[in-house]
Amino acid sequence: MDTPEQLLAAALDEVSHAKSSVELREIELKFLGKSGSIPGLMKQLGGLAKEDRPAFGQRTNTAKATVEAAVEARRADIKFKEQVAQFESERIDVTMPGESPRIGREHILQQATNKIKRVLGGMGFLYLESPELELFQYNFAALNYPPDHPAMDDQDTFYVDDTYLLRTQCTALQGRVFERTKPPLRAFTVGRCFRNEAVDRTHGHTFHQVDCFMIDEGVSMAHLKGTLGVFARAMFGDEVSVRFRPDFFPFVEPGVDYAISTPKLFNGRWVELGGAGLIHPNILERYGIDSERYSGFAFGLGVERIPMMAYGVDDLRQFLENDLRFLNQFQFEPIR
Ligand code: FA5
Repeated sequence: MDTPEQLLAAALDEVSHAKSSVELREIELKFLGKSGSIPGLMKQLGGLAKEDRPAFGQRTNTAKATVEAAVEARRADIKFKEQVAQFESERIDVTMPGESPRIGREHILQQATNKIKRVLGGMGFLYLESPELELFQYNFAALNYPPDHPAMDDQDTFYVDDTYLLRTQCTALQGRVFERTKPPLRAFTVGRCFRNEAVDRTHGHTFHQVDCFMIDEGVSMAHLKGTLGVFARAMFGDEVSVRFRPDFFPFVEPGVDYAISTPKLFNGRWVELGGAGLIHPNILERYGIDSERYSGFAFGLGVERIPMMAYGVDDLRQFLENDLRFLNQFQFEPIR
C-alpha cells in the first residue's frame, strides 16, 4: 500500500513532466480528484491504530496541499508557454504590404453638384427637386412658350405622350414652385435634363442643369449680376469675371446669356455657362403674383460645363461613359 509520501513523490514527478494543460488536468484528477489516490489514502485510516490516525491524516493533507501547489505552479507555467506558442503561431508581420481597400469616390458630376448645392444653399436658396419625366405644361406652357413657338425646337425632346416628356430644362421647376409658394422666395435645383440633340463634344442627349431663381420686391438685373458673380467666384476662384449678352428665352425679360473668363482657364477666353434674366411678368401674373410689386431673376447653366472648364475636359460624353481610368482622375476643388 502506498504511503502519502510515496504518492506525493509520484505526483510531483508526473506534474513536473506534464507537457500540456490537458495532461496536467488528468494528473490532477488522478491524484487529487474525488476518487483520486491521495483522497483515497483516507480509506486506510480505519486499519490504523487510533493514535496513528491523526499523524497519518496530517501527512495525507500535507501531501495533498503540496501536490495542489505544484499543480497550480505547473499550470501557470504551461499556460504561459502555451500562450507564447500561440502568439508565435498567430504572429502578424506588420511590415508586410497590406491589401489596399477599394474605396469609391463620388462621380465628378456629383462632386460638382455638391459644390453647387453648398454655394447656392449658403446664399439662402432652398434646394428643391422636380421630376425628370415632366408635364409638357411645366416644361414649356407654364414658361410662356406660345403654342408651336419655334423656341421649343431649340429644345427638341423625347415625348412619352402628348402630356409627358423628358424635361429639357430644370427651369421646369419654376411653375411648380410658383403655384405653391408666394414671394419672397428663393429656390434652386440641380438635375438631369434630356434633349433630342445631335450629340457632339459639348452636347449630350442626357446632361445636367442648375436652375436658380428668386422673387422679391425690387429684384433687378443688379441682383442677378451680383449673385452670378458670387456663384462664379465660389466655383472658379476670385479672379473670374462674368459677361452678360442679350439673349432670348420666353420666360425672361430681359434675357441674357452669360459667360465667364479667368486668366487660369483657356487663356482667359470667354466660356458660355448658361442663360439668365428677369422672370417674365406674364409668368408672375399667371401665378397670381403682382408684377407691379414683385420681380425676380432666374439663371440656368449646364453642370458639365463646370468640371469641363476646371479640368480642361473637351468632350462631355466621357462623363457618362463610366471609364474609371477617366473618372478616377478627378477630385473636384475650386481652382484657386
Ligand atoms: C436653358 O436651358 C434655360 N432654361 C436657361 C435659363 C434659365 C435661361 C433661367 C434663363 C433663365 P439653354 O438651352 O441655353 O438654356 O441651356 C443652358 C445651358 O445648359 C447651356 O448653356 C449648356 O451649358 C447646357 N446645355 C444645354 N443643352 C445641353 C446639351 N445638350 N448638353 C450639355 N449641356 C447642355
